[in-house]
Amino acid sequence: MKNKASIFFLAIAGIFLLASSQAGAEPTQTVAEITVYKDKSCGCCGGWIDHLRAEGFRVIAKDHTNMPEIKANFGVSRNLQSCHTAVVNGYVVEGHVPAADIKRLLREKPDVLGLSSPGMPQKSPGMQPEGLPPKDYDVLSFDHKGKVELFQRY
Ligand SMILES: [Cu+2]
Repeated sequence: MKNKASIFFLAIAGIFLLASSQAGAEPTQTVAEITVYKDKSCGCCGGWIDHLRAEGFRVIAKDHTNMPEIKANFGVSRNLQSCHTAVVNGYVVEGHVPAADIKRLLREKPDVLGLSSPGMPQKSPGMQPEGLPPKDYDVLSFDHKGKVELFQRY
């Protein structure tokens, strides 16, 4: 009887293992899940979301009517602000930051609040056709004390 029970248990455990390995197959191809807050009339925000998806991010886009409030809540000071505000693995990403920099952020895990590309850089993902290299602007890191540093120069 005891043997039968353990065989039954092993079979159940096997089914769960199989199910979880199949469920885990998709996230290995996904870089990370990122939530993007934006105004619904923002076109370049959609362009940036397309860029993130092309680069392997799973994007949850949320339209919000009060973006200044979102930015204030996430600690994005006025001088760092752009259009959309995103959150990925606890980090804040403000504006047209290239996916490559977000991947580096997630890899290096610096002690910062997040990254920002202030304003609307013309040669940035979402602002120019997808696939063109980012050019002529900076990606900054910032922390909760207001310290801002250069993260990447394009
Ligand atoms: Cu924009």
